Amino acid sequence: MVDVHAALDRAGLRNVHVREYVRYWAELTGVARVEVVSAADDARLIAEALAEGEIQPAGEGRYYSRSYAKDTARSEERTVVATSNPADKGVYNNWRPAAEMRRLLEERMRGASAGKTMYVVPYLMAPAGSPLERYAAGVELTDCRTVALHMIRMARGGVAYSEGLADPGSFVRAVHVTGDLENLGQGTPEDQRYFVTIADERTILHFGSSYGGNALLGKIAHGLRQAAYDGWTSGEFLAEQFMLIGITDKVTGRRYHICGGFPSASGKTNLAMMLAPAALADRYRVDFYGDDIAWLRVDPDDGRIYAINPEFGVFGVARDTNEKTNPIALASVAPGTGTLFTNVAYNDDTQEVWWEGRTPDPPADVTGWRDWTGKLICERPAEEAGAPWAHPNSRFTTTLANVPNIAADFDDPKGVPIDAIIFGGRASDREPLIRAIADLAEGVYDGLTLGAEATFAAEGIDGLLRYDPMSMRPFMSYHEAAYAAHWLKLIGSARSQPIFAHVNWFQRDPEDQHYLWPGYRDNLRPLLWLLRLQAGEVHGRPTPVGTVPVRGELDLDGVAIAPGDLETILAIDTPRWKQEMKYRAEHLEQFTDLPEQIWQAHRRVAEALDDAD
Ligand code: GTP
Ligand code: SPV
Ligand code: MN
Repeated sequence: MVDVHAALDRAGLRNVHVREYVRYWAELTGVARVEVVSAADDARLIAEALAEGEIQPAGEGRYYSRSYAKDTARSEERTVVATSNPADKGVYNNWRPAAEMRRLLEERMRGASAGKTMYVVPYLMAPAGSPLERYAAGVELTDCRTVALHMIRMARGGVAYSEGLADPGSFVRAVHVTGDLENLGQGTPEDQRYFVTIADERTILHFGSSYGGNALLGKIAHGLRQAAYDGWTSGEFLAEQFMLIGITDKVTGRRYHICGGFPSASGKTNLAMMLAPAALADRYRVDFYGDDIAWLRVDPDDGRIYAINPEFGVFGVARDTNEKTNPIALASVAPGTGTLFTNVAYNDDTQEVWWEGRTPDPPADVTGWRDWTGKLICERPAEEAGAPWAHPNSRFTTTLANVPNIAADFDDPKGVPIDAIIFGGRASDREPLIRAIADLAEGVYDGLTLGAEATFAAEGIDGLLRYDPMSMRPFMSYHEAAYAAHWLKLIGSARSQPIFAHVNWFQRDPEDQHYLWPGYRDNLRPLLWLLRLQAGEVHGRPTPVGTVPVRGELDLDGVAIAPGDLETILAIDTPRWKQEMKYRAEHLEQFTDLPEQIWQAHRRVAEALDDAD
């Protein structure tokens, strides 16, 4: 039997609660070895993974791996939130009884890591010293070395975090067992996978994947699902799938902070890494704080909302990342950064990587190139000639320190004060470029009715319109009515209120499908308008669904946009909106006991649309 205690002694891990937890799961899963790891072990783990062929070199100090072909995205159907209180059941959280799920997962995991090494990764999902630190500590156990390599890029890690706990028994227990990927029936009625957060026991049990959020448990399982539950039960904070940026006006010296949610694969990483467009670069600078998760609390001293990014790295979508769309992302994954690429195309001979949109066309000389499944491009049958080389949910993993525009104070435990909260998503029509909302209930209502076209970040259909409240649909851990009430109460308790806005970079021309707005760096322009609106420097045009910019108020210096396209993205299509209101009512009716303020906001918007005729 594996000598767990000797391994923990060697690592200086003395917290008896952590020791007992590791012992329990090491015995249950049947691992052959236990090893405590942190970023200090990176070079050795990389060398071992290279030697075993788990990863391949991708140029100097960069690496490449393929996941199992049926394991390339989160599975929402197989994700469960369990507690002992049936009242926690919501519409989206796939609630199940805790005792039943624990039994089931223990059954799946028993002996499932036989012969493998269990990597023990103590981590902290917050800057050290954060007022939310007690919700941030966790220990992931994983039987997959590449998952450990991802975790030590994505989260602050080390034994110090599990040794220094104020309450030594209070840490998130996050167990990851890969399982026999080739025999799990992914996507069939016999699907064996289970991704369970037992929220009221602060225990995460994920079985049957080694990809992304299914396996890096600090990220969404802890950072979003568990943290949202903890934030609600404690009443102390919100945990949201939000990006977080700083905007500095170099002329006035003022600094602003904006956070906001767009559904998966809808532009958070790109917005957070945004460079000011050339024409505005002398005046404005954008700083990166976070691209996927923010925790929000109200500071008792000044009564403002403060946000932190609990993560320590970026797990970004590769597709369409290039010098023009996102030079910061390319610099963040440059040679020497230790970046891990997953499921992009790879060249055996040159160790290069490529993905759709990296360059306008794929490499002309296909020698050595393999697609994300490992098949040689030159051997593709004719009928597969047009298939993408990279998986649409292929990603890069890099640490925050590699991001050139990382904010100087990104590690400040207090976080940064929030001026504006934005919601957005992929909507090919109806949603204008930006509409601002000053009222709290209408802002929360807007978040709850966020509708976007589905993306490849989750298994399922691409492009289908679906509601994704606050972009938290896949990560919701308690019922939606309580979630809405918690938002109203927490944000409402702040002495200075943020301005809300809904943004959309994705309107398309119905004829030729081109994007009406150039997007990417130019997305700074509507955000600057929002900050000016908040400061009373511009006034916009009131509409039933919020305030939209009038043409002259948007700084469009250097933007290539056809006048007709601009008109469309600043217009409100009242008939389309009225139609939408019916769907919104049906959507909100699913959530029993939704706060009356939300319904009032809905009725105000509906009546204003009726009056607009
Ligand atoms: P998750 O990591 O899944 O939560 O995604 P995300 O919200 O961080 O999305 P990300 O920024 O990675 O963008 C997803 C895709 O949308 C990428 O292929 C981007 O190139 C594309 N995208 C991002 N911003 C824009 C934009 O302003 N315009 C257009 N047309 N595409 C964009
Ligand atoms: C998302 O899908 O929203 C992600 C990637 O950020 S994953 O970590 O896989 O959830
Ligand atoms: Mn995400």
